[in-house]
Amino acid sequence: MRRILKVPVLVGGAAAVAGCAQSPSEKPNVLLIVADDLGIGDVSCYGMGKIHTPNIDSLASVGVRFTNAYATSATSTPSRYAMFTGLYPWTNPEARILPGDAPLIIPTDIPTLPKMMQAEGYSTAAIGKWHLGMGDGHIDWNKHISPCANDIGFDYSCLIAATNDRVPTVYVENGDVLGLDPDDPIEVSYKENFEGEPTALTNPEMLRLTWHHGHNCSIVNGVPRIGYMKGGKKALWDDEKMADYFLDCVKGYIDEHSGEPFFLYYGLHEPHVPRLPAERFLGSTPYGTRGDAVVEADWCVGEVIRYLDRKGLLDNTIVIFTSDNGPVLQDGYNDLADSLVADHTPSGIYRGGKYSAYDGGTHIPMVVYWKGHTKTGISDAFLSQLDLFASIGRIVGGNVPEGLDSQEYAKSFLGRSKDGRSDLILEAKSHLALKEGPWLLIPPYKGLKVRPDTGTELGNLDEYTLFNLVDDPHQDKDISAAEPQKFEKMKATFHTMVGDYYDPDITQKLKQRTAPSVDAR
Ligand SMILES: [Ca+2]
Repeated sequence: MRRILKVPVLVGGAAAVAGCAQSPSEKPNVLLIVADDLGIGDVSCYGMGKIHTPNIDSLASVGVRFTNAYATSATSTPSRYAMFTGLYPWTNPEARILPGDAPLIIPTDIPTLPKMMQAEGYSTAAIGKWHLGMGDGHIDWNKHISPCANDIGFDYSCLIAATNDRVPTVYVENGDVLGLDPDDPIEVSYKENFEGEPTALTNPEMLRLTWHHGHNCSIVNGVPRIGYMKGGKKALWDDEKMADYFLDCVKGYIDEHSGEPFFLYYGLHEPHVPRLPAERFLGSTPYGTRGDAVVEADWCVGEVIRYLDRKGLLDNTIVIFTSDNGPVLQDGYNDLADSLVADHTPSGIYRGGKYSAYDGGTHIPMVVYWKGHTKTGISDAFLSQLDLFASIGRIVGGNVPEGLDSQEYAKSFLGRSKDGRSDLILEAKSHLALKEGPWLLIPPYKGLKVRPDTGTELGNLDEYTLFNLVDDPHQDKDISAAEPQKFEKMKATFHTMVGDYYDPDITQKLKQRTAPSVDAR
């Protein structure tokens, strides 16, 4: 079995990428904004859904809006792993949805996108949603956590360890829990509750938001979470203030680093569950708190762009806006997202969403703007977030390692070329598929056709199936018989690319390998 971590090697000299020779003072800032579970149909400039996102639309109106851009994966952890390492996440068996106490899954000794930026004189920061693990697997949340984001290339980090529905529900700054009272230490477990601590099962009267599936452990701020937590009362985050909190962090970071080039990853927590936007956004859509959370995320995008402009920094900042995976409505809480969705279509015209091997799992929104450098318009270049590493490297003259899965399409990300990938392996909970031009090949996988708790069509098909996404964006028609040559060629390409990472029974095997825990959803 070829299940070893790929370890790229740095090659000497800038000639490896033929990047521009820029002194640090001339280099553009890079702002990478990544929303959480935001669908392509959630962004109004794509013209597919009903929610209004004026700030992202405004960015797209002066930048490039990509219609054929992909995350590598249909869930957060592998998607972000690929973005920061330039590696296919399915080559690392740990790059799967992580519990909140999981160890850091990016090895500290491999090249990363932020490390490359550091080497080019950039100040680097990660603010917001993380979900790539922290520590070595035995975290004492009351002490400095090592390794953390700072050990894979970020000079500064202020993060939630995993997601807003998982414990610990605290902010972690540079590896230390913020606001921790040493007399009220934090304990976290993903196996069992702490004696005497209320849970959603024992104390449902404490809940202001009830759970649908999976979220029935510790109660924090009246919201049931995944995982058990005790203590740390003064350090707990306020869900409704999370967007403002991270936005303030972003603005503070920009203030402190306005005199030097910076690479800033801003991980929005919306519209991941629990959807608890600030009160001023409640009712801003008829689609419930999920819709309101999308509006809050859009407002945050506008705020940071306006702030860069006020500071005189926007003209020299590459702004990249995207989402880590496709959307989901019912994802564990009774927040009415599914019953209120009405005529809004988060996945747009595509089938599936978060967790799905259908196109809607990974076909994400992406907008890029760099004043004077992006060619304004709409691009159907076939690009992946996986390619940001090599492409940003090209733009800033960075030392891009050999051996990455990341491919360089700097001109395409700036809207100046339609060149793009010839192929991309997509991943949905360890299930792999191949996209090649307009074609999507989904190989057979065992497992449920529809995930019963979320209602997601998972794309678990009985036979190799071929779709043409241009003619049939909703993937209703298997054309493998009509296109036998293409079909056979793509099957061969798929197996050449993934080798024995393809296992039609992988879901069952992963279940057997993983000890039962509260993170089994
Ligand atoms: Ca996500």
